[in-house]
Amino acid sequence: MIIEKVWAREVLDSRGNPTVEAEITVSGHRITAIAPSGASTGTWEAHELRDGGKRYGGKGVLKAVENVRTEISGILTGTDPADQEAADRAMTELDGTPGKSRLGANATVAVSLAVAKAGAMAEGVPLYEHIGKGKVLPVPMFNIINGGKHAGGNLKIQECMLVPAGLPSYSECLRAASEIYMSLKNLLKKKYGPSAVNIGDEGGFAPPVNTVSEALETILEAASDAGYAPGKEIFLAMDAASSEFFENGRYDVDGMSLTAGELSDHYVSLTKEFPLVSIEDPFFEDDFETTAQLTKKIGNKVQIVGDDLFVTNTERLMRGIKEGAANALLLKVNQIGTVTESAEAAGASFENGYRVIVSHRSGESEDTSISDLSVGWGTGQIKTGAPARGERTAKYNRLLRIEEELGSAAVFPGKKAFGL
Ligand code: 2PG
Ligand code: MG
Repeated sequence: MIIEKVWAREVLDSRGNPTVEAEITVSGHRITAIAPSGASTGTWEAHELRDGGKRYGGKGVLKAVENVRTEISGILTGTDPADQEAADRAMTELDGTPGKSRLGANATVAVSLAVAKAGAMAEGVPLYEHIGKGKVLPVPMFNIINGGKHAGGNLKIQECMLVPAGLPSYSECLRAASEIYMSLKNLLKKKYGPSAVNIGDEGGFAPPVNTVSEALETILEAASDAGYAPGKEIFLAMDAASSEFFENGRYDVDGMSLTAGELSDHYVSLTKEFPLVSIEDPFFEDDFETTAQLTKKIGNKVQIVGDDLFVTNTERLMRGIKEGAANALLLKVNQIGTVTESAEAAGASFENGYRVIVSHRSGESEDTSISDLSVGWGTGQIKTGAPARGERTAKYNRLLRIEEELGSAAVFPGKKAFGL
């Protein structure tokens, strides 16, 4: 089978901003994929091409769309959709810049994901089977209290996540998350009033809490209210996204102004107080050194995740591995711009004993590719927001379908995903 046509259009993401949808025609079937978009983006991410000017406040993506319709279509039309590497390599070479700034990583990622789906269709298998051999239902990390750039309050830590790793299956994790989300809603209303249940970009609540301890405590209380056991069934994770509160060498967080060393101590005491299994981007995006020190200190029991630190870029990841900075990679396909380069970063992580978490962006869509990537690549972990709002539940619901389809062949790592 060959790619008959490559097309693209401008559609909206979950924040209401324009984004690129790619459309690939194979055997008369039109297959689409949509580029996600971050808010707390890392400096070293591949380039998201925006039009500027007045239209959509400068956020239009017509140039990226045009690049798909002309240049990218020119090199991919007539090729085999099952050859992901060839398609991704061709786009990367055609772009010719290190950060895909000419064509736009939003153009290449949409096309790359659409090629993956088209390849799966051509081979008559589900996407997860087309891209890898894994049959691993991931442990989900649910971002149920939103802070930082994803919400409008005082909480500087960006994401407070519920990790129901102690439950026996993926679907039981999802059920627990939904039940705890509802009990958290009641609890927040009681504690802070009705406006406390307004939500942030990823579907989690954005209550008027000032510190991460307050947020984590409330989540555990909600879990107990819903009948789940903290530390046994329910664990916690956080994404500090600390570049967002780093200025002039200090971190402005939890009502304090901290040096890197003091922030490190703060994390250590949080891990003593709460059943935390994962901390993402604890220090600003170029601080490999303090990240390595924290990893050395608590990395044997807490996963230290590089998101803005690694930006799904194998070169930056290899530097981290060499220096012992973090012990897990947050994998976002649009940070690097193609499925093949993301698979490379995942492979390098596994080879070096680093864990991998497939991740959504704060700006998302109905596209569910990342659910399949996490299963096929066997990453064992996924984070894709709260168990609410369509662009988030699309991913969680896709995983329910995969779980059903795989039946007894499905592997669910549970606590083992975190070395517990
Ligand atoms: C993150 C992400 C996703 P954004 O920092 O991990 O949760 O946020 O997409 O805004 O970069
Ligand atoms: Mg992050």
